[in-house]
Order: sequence, then structure tokens, then C-alpha cells
Amino acid sequence: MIKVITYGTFDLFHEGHYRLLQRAKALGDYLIVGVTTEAYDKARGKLNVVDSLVTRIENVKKTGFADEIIIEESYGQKVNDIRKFHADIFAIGSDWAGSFDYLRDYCRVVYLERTKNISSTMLREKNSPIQRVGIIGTGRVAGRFIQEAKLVSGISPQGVYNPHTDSAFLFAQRWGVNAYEDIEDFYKMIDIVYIASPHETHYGYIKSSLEHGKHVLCEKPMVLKRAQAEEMFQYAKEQKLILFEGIKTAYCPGFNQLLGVACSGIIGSIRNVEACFTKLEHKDARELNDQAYGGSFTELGSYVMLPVLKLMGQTFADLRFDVIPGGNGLDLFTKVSITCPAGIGTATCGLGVKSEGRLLIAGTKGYIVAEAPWWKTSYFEVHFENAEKIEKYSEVFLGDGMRYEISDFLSVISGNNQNEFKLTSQESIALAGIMERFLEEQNRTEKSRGGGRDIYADKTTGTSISFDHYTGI
Ligand code: C2G
Repeated sequence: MIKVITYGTFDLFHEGHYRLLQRAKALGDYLIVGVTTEAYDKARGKLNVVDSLVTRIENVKKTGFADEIIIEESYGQKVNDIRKFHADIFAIGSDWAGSFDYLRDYCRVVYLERTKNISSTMLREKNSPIQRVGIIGTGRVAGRFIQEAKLVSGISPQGVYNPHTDSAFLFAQRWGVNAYEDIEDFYKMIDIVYIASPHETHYGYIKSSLEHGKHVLCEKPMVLKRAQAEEMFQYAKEQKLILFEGIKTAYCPGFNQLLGVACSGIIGSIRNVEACFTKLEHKDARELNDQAYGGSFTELGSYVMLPVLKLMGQTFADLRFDVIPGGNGLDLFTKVSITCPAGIGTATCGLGVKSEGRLLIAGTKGYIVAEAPWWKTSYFEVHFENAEKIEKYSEVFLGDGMRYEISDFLSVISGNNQNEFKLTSQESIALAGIMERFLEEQNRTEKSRGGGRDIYADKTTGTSISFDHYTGI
């Protein structure tokens, strides 16, 4: 009996898949089909798979060609499967020609000609047309967004807007997009908006983007006032538009795995969360000199508050800020301490003081620890009373990690709401409330010292706000 083995995602099952399986089966007597898991697809950079594993397996089964269906979970599995099942032939489409020649040491390798003019990508694009994204802001983070967006299908960077047209044109030239002098022209050419302008301008731009009927992905902190967050989410809902806060950690696979493990009961009931993120900035950096909205907490607070909010909830009996101010009054280091019915938590961040940058989640049966950079979670450990018992988890984190939030944003736009739980509107609203309280307290403290943030010159409402040197992390 000749055994043939083949693998695929088989997303949005189509004629190309059918013909591949048909010909693979015809090569022998017994066909084994490996269907990839979602985690494996993510690990190999395939972020936009629409059908669930169960649906994809069902579709392969329905063809009647597969004698056995297996799950493909990791790199390197193919060699083991070929040995385990004593496969005589490995078959795959010609789009992979050459890539699997290394398997010739174990069996015959056959590249079957790929069926022309049909692919899952084409079907995905037909089901959800390409979204032309317009970028507001021209700093470092906006450039990174373009690089990451290129790796996600279904999105195409179209144009950039910055009221400082010189910056817009420079950015446009560097990244191969169009620059618009008039924001109305900008809105006409795009379907969705990514906002990466200075914090205090976010509210105005979110509002105007939604008013122009655009879905919005906005950098963190989305807005700096609770009422503004509530208003924007409510307005987006009424307009049937999607509004996402871009805290990339919230969407990355490793962080979601960590949350899943933390909530699984394995460490018992969660009683303490400590999150720390520090990133030393040059003393002249915008982040340490923007007298109104700069400082450590507005810059990094969203990251460190995220696990606290996710694991301890959003209702705090007590919330306290302890701040180490720099010479200009802006916080070089901030520690937020919270008390809530379930336990306690701290969120620590700094641009002018270096600390270890760890995430620690303590429960009644054990604790989870993820070292820096846990905000790009790729590894964490679970420890118990018995110090010898350690469970280790690792998960892929590709590139800058923004690709995960972009991919989730697109999937929610195309009507697949299952990713909204990764960062809910309620959590974003709570974050805005915490930012607001922080800025108010800072202002009060600094006023009593004769200083104070310039936050009452309300720059949060207009859209014609100028900004030039914004970089962002
Ligand atoms: N295929 C084809 N013709 C098409 C489209 C796909 O012959 N028009 C083939 C592919 O070459 C592959 C199979 O159908 O052999 C499944 O394709 P995908 O679902 O796109 O799977 P893929 O991402 O290519 O994964 O370990 C997984 C494998 O590497 C293949």
C-alpha cells in the first residue's frame, strides 16, 4: 500500500484545495491530510485565517479523499509524521516548489501544479475588500505601523495626514504613501484610520474620523478623559463603526495565553498583580519635555495597567499614584497601587528610572512570572510552593507585534467579533479614567509647588491641532 501525506490550512475551502487532494490521493492508496492549527498558522505568520480548525477539518473530510486527518501544530512535525505513518510520498502544491526538498531524505516529494486563479487570499479579499488605511501622525510608531501592516493581508497603507505638511510629505516619500494637505481630501481616499498623533489630539481625530464614517484604530492612550472615551465608543456604536485602542500587548498571542493560564485556576485565585515597564529616554526627548502631556505614565501607563485591569477588574476600592518627578515636574517614574475586592496590584513605569520590568501574577496556589519584555510576551513560567515544579510556556511574537492588533482590527471590521474580548471598550474607558485621574492629581500637586501641567488649554477637541516632533514608542 502506498501512503501519501499532505498538509494545508484549507481556509475557505475552494477548488484549488479540492484538486490538490484529489491528485494527492491518486498518487497512492491511502491519503493522510495534516490540517494546521490556528496557533501554528499564527506562528508562521498566517494571521488572517477565517475558518476555525473544526470547519477546515470538516471541509477536508467532505471531499472523501482523506483516509486519515491529522493536526499540524509545529515546525518540524512533517519529518516525524512521515516516519511515524511510514509515508511513501509527501505531496504539496507547486507554490511550495523547492521548500520541502529536505524531506527527500525520508520519502518521495511531489510538487503538484497549483490550480491557477483561485486562492484563499483571493476569496478573503472578495469577502472583505481591502481596507485602505490613512495614517494621522508621522512619528516613529506610524512608520512601524506601515511596516507591520504590509505583513497583514486585507489592508493597504494609502495616505498620511499631519497638519505640518512638511512632515507629512517627508513621511509619505519615505514610506511610499500619499500626503494630504487637506484632511477632507485625506478622508475621501481612505476606508479606515490609524491615529498616531500626540495623545492630546487623539480625541479630536477619533471624533472627526468617525464623523467621516471611518473605522478607527487609535494608539494608546486613546483619550485622556473617561467621558471622552465613553462618548467615542457610544458614537462609534451608533454609527456601526469599530473603534479600537492600539495597545499591542493586548492582542499578542503570548499575552493572551498568559491570561488564559492565569485564569485557568492553576495558580488558584489571583490576589496580586505587579506589572513594571521602564524605558530610559534621553533628557531632551519629547516624552520628558511635553509639559502638558509628557511623562512616564501617559507614555507607558497603558501597558502596565493592562494586566492589572484584565486580571483584577475595573472597580478599585483604592487607587494611589506615587510619583518621582523630574526637574520640570513631569513624572520620571510612577507607581500606581490599587486595592480591589479580589486583592491588590501595582503598575510601575518609568522613562527616567530603570527597573526590572517584570510581570508577576500571584495566586493562592502559585504564581506566574514573565520577565521583560513581557509586553511582547513570548515566554513565561508558572511556579508553585514546591520550587522544583516549574511549568514553562513559550509563544511566538513576530516583529514589532503590531501585526496582531491590525489583524484583529480587520477581522472585527469584517464582522468577526470574537477578538473584541482582547481589549474591551469598558477596559479602554477605565484606562482613560485612570489617565484622567493621574493628570488631575499631578496637576494639583504641581500647582501647589507653583508649577503644573498645561492641560487646561484644552487641545483635546479640535482637529486642526499642530504637532511636529511626535515620536511615540
Ligand atoms: N493549492 C493549490 N492550488 C491553489 C491553492 C492551493 O494547489 N490555487 C494547494 C497548496 O499548494 C497546498 C494546499 O492546496 O498544497 C493547501 O493550501 P493552503 O491551505 O494555502 O495551505 P498552505 O498555507 O500552503 O500550507 O504545513 C502547511 C503546508 O506548508 C501548506
